[in-house]
Amino acid sequence: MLTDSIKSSIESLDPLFNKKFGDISSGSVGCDRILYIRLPCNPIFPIGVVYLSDHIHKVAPDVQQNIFDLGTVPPLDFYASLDRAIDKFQPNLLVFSWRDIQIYAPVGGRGGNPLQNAFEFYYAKNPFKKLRGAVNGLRLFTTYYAELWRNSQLVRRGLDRARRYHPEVKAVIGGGAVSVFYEQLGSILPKGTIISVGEGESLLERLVQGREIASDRCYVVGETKPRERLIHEQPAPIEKSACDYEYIESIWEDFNYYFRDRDFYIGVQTKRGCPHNCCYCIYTVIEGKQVRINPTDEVIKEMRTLYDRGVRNFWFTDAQFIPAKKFIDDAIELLEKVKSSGMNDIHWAAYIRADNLTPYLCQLMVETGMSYFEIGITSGSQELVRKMRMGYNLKSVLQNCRDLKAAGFNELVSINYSFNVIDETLETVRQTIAYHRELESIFGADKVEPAIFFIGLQPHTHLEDYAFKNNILKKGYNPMSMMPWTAKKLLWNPEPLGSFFGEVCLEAWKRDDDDFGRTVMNILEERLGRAPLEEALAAPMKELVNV
Ligand code: B12
Ligand code: SF4
Repeated sequence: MLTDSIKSSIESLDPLFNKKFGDISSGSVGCDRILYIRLPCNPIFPIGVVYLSDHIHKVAPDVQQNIFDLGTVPPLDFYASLDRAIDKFQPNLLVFSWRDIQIYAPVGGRGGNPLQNAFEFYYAKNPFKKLRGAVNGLRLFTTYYAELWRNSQLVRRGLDRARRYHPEVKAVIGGGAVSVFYEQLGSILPKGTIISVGEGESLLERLVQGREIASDRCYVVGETKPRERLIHEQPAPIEKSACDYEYIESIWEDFNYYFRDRDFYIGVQTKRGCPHNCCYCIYTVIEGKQVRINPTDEVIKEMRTLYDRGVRNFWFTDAQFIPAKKFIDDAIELLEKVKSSGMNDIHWAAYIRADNLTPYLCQLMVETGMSYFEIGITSGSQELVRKMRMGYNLKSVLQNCRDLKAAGFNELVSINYSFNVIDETLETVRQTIAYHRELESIFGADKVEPAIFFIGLQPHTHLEDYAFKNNILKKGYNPMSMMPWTAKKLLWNPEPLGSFFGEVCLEAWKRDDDDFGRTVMNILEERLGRAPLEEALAAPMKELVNV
């Protein structure tokens, strides 16, 4: 009901909009005044627009640019501050960057704890709890659709305002959220908006140079349709050099926002791409399977410029910091240079595959200030890890964790588990418990935090294919839908074990919602016991044949 009315009001605006302003995508004159608008987001450093504007400055230094980050603006001021930014800069290209849409996570999100609300609604037996889940879920639901509506309105409003100065102004939109949901977003964005998938450097370059864009990873709302398998097309090979922060500072009025508070982790990208095939993951398609390493001297130079501005916390924003064994040497080279650079009071974090470590790399990681370690194994059962096509060897992960501990790592380790992805059984849960307890014995139970996720199903993944083949989802479903019956399938927790996990999680929130992950593990062990560790580490041969 609500989505329909939002959609129809958006659609009802469309003809009006297009009649008044005409087609915005035609014309081959290049754009030379670019305003980057990062759409509202929790305050995460907007590394995407920073890199894009840096790139354009390097290839087209005459182009005037400005950055406006709605992540730093209070919600009541979104529209007025956007108007002011446009009046002041008078752009002829609006670059909208949209970071995230999906908020299923076991943490307090923008609309409360989404996982808890959903599970209370779907699985609670107590009618009061179910009602609470429904009420909170409704709040989340409205927040979600209101955010989609608001962002589409911000694009319209921006275009409308900018046309006062440049009737031919274009809007282009990209970013993580757009890359995942590019097919669906076409229905809520104004006609003529260019929707971009993946990295935006080459598309923006074409736009400023007035070249054709049809061959890039994009399509134009109302004019062209996304090509079949657009998301699987390879990104343009671009060699990244150190971001020129002096320039960025000159085009971004609120540059200091993320530097004032020393808690922020500032993004630095060291490579793009991931060669793996994990069944639920779309990074590998967005960034492509080919790993492109940024020259280490350039990475160090970029870190140094940030360091000189007071930054001490860095997040290496790669899909994977060490994507495979053959990239271990690149990681070593980078960390050796960090070590010899004199930046010896920094902290850094990244997504790291814990199977790709060596004792020397572990030592470097500790020496250079790795402050947080996340192990994304998903399951402690080797059999399941293979079925999910993750390519992890759980035995090596344990050995590498021992090496990391021996190298002096004494910080928090977060272990990501997503139960019930494919073919989970009570036996594989028992194996996961055994594996988790072994990690606790390596790092110390107080240092190991199990993060219990349920996979949010994403389009263009193997898991989506699996859902089609097993009649869980039908082709043509809407992956952005939050309607309870669709959301239940997208928040992946299928039966026969779905209700069991639902009930265990509810019990964990009741017992201790401040220590949810550990409590889930304890309840599972109380109910199911623990398998011998060797069983967790072995994958039966018949499974290997099937995979
Ligand atoms: C690193 C990372 C994190 C780190 C960020 C650390 C930091 N301080 O920066 C951490 C762990 C904190 C994190 C958290 C979350 N993340 Co995250 N994260 C990523 C990851 C791996 C890389 C993002 C990144 O910075 N890349 C490097 C920069 C340079 O790339 P970029 O910003 O995407 O910009 C490029 C392109 O997108 C494009 N582009 C960007 N804007 C525009 C605009 C135009 C017009 C054009 C043409 C192009 C363009 O060009 C840029 C340069 O090439 C991506 C997955 C991925 N591989 O992209 C997920 C991703 C962005 N995260 C995602 C999500 C959902 C989250 C969370 C909300 C998860 C959760 N449920 O809690 C949280 C919370 C974030 C928040 N807002 O509060 C989703 C967002 C999409 C979605 N599903 O909704 C992604 C895409 C993962 C996924 N596949 O689902 N994340
Ligand atoms: S290793 Fe990480 S980034 Fe690569 S495909 Fe698997 S989950 Fe995705």
